Amino acid sequence: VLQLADAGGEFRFEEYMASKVKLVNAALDSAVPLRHPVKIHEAMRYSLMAGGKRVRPILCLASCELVGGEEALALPAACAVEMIHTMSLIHDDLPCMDDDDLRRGRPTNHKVYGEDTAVLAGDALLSLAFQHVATRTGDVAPDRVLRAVAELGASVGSEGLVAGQIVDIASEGVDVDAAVLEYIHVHKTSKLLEAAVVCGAIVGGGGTEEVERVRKYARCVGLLFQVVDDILDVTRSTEELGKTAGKDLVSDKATYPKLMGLEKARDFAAELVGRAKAELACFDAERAAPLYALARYIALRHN
Ligand code: GRG
Repeated sequence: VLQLADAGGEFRFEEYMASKVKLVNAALDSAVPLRHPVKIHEAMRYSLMAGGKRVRPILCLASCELVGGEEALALPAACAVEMIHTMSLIHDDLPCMDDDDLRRGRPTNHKVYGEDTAVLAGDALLSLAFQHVATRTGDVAPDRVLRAVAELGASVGSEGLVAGQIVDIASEGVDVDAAVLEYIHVHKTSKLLEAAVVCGAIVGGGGTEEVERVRKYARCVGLLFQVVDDILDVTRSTEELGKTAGKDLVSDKATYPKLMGLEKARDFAAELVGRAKAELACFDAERAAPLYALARYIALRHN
């Protein structure tokens, strides 16, 4: 329970998350029915319904409600963001990328369906994401839907996720500096989180200033997400190995703990929560509570 000093109330975060996860899962389930050709829809559903944390869609819904919109307005955009996220994971796991066998505790998509189908499942989820926002967003002015589609497109392509991935691939085995590390994370992680939050505010009816304010919040949260991921990589492998240094302090991969040390990385994460919170200060405290709590959740998460 998060105490809401300014609002004189409290916010029940776990209940909030559980109800939003349920809503998002049901919407995703009906957005991708098991229809002909069965194999591709099965492969799409295998990864989409595999039980991710649903942080991005929930950020999208919370941002819509922050600016006074009904959550239903943002549900198609929220689903689209999770479809894009899932497709990026499917492609990231492929043998030509990270070559991973496990994702979300289960065999990766290509391990189950083969590489050819996994590539197509990713492609199909990506195009469905845009189709879904364009055709299912109800009661929102067309120019707002168009702006949301443009935000999503920018977050995915060669100035978004793809840019982060290509620079990440090029940095393998190379000593990268803080600027390159930040570039990779901003593009691989923050851009889609930013699109989720910004799209929520756009379809929720937010004004220009509100949209730009939540964009700044999202940038802090995106970076925070990655710093925490890096810290978890170190602490998890430290626990597993019973050693004083985790694998990412000694591997080739550039991480924040490797670059600045574990303690400074933790301080940086705390600073980012503070910055994210400050961006929400101009909004009604009760409406801002979910986004504030989500920033804290991302900072304190264990997986
Ligand atoms: C987008 C066209 C297109 C291609 C993909 C492979 C690739 C280009 C980009 C890689 C993107 C990637 C895998 C980024 C990592 C993002 C990240 C932090 C994933 C973990 O997110 P969580 O913790 O996972 O939210 P869950 O499982 O909870 O959803």
